[in-house]
Amino acid sequence: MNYELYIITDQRISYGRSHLEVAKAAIAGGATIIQFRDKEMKDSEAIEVCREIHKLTSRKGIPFIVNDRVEVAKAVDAEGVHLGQEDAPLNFARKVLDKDKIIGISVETVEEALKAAEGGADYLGVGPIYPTATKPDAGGALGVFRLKEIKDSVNIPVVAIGGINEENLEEVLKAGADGVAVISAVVSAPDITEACRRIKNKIESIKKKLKNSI
Ligand code: TZP
Ligand code: MG
Repeated sequence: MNYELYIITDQRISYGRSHLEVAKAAIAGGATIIQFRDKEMKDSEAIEVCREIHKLTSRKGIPFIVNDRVEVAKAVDAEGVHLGQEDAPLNFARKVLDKDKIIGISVETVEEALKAAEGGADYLGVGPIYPTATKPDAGGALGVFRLKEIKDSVNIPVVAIGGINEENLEEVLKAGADGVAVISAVVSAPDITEACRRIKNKIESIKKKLKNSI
C-alpha cells in the first residue's frame, strides 16, 4: 500500500464537481489512494456512486476506501473502510469485511493509536494536524509533535490529515508521516489534477531530500 497521497472526495467544497469527477481528476494528478467521504448522502445513492468510483480506481490499480460506512464498503467490494472513534468499532468492520480488506482508524492520541494498532488496524489517520474548516467538529489542531509521538508508538502506517497543503508538507513528512490525506487543498482547487500533481512532486522531492540526509 502506498499511502503517500491519499485524496478524500468532498462534494460540498468541490465547486460542483461530483465525487467521481474529483476522484478521476485526483488520480490523473497522482493520488495513490481515493476515499469516498460524504456525511449526507443516503446509503442507496452512496452505493451507486461508490460502485462507479471503484470501477475507476480498479482500472487504475488504486485502492478505494469508504469513509464511515462499513456496509457500503462491503456492498461495492471496496479495498477498505476508514472509521473514526465514534463510528462502527474495528472488530465489527473486521467481521463484516473480507480478511484482506484495509481498515483505517482516526486517532488523536497515543492511547487511541495503541488501541487501534493492537486491535488490528491497517493504518492510522492522525489529525487534524493543522486547523481546518473542512471538519468543523474535529478537535483542536494536534501539531506535528503529536504526529511524531504517534508515529513512534506504532508499527503501522500513519497518514496525517487536516489543513495539509504544499506549504506544510515538509514539516509533516519530517515528523514521520507515511503519507498525507488531503481534502480542500486538492478538492477545492480550480484544477484538481494540477493541485494533486504539485503536491505529489513536492512529496517526492521532500522524501528524496530526507532520505539523503540520513
Ligand atoms: N479528519 C480530521 S481533519 C479532516 C478530517 C476528515 C479534514 C481534512 O480536510 P482538509 O481540507 O485537508 O483540511
Ligand atoms: Mg467517520
